[in-house]
Amino acid sequence: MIDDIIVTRKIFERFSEEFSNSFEVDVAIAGAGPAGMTAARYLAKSGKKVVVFERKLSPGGGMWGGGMTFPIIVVQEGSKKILEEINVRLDRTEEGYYSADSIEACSKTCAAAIDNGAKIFNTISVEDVLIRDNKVNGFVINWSAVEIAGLHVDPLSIRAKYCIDATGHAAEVCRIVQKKVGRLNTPSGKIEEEKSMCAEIGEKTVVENTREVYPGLFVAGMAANAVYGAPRMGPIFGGMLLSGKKVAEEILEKID
Ligand code: 48H
Repeated sequence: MIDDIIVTRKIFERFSEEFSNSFEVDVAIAGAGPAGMTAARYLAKSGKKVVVFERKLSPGGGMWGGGMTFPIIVVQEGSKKILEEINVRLDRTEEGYYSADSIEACSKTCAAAIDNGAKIFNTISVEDVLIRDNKVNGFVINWSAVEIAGLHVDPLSIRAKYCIDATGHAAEVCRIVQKKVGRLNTPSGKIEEEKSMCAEIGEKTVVENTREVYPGLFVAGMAANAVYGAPRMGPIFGGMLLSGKKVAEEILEKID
C-alpha cells in the first residue's frame, strides 16, 4: 500500500531540510550553465558549501543544444582536461580541437557538481542581492513561477561569503548591482555589453574577464564577456569551463 500523504510529507520534509541548510553558505551561484556548474564542482570538491540557483527546470544552461541544436560541442586543447576529469568522451577532430556529445557533457557536468556536494535548486531565480558594508553578501531569491506569473510576492534571502553571477548572456546579477549600486569594477563603471561573434577573441577574454566585479560578487562565463564588452564565441565551450574553474580558484584564494 502506498500512502499519498507519506509521499507528500517526504517531499516537503526533505526539501525543508535541504533548503534551510542552504540559507548560509560559502558560495552562492546564480545560473547552472557550464560556467556555474564547473565552478560549483571545483568549489564543492575543495570542501566549500555551495548552492546554485537555476531559473529553469533543468540545469545545464546553453550547453544542451550544442551548435544550432546539433547536439555536439567543441572544446580546445587547454580545456579538454576539465571534461576528461568527469569522463566525457572526446573525439579529436583536428589539431587542438575536440568534440563531445553536448548531452553527455552537460549531464556529466551537472552530475559532477552534485556528486562533489554542491546543492542545486531549480525553478528559483535570483532577483536581487544582499549588500552590507559595500559588499555583496547574498542573494535575494524567488520562485521562477512567481516571476513568470508576475505575482506580487516578496522574496527570501540567503547569505554567502562570495556570490557568482553565472547567468550567461544577460549578466542578470551584475545588471541588478549596476542599477541599484551604480558602479561596477569595469572601465566605464557600467556593463560594457557583449560584442558580435569572434571565437578566437571571445574564448580568450572570457577567462581574462572572470573576476570580482564588485566586492563579494564574481562574474563568470558568458556574463563575464557581457560585462567587460567582449565578443561571443558560438558553440565552443572551453572558455566557459575554464572560466568556471578560474572563478573557483580565485574564490578559494580569498575565502576563509
Ligand atoms: C537564476 C538564472 C538567472 C537568474 C539566468 O547561458 P548559460 O549556459 O551560461 P554560461 O555562461 O555558463 O554558458 C554560456 C553558454 O551556454 C553560451 O551561451 C555560449 C557559449 N554562447 C556563445 C554564443 O555565441 O552565443 O547558463 C546560464 C543559466 C541558464 O540556465 C539560465 O536559466 C540561468 O543561468 N539564469 N538563474 N536566476 N536571475 N538568469
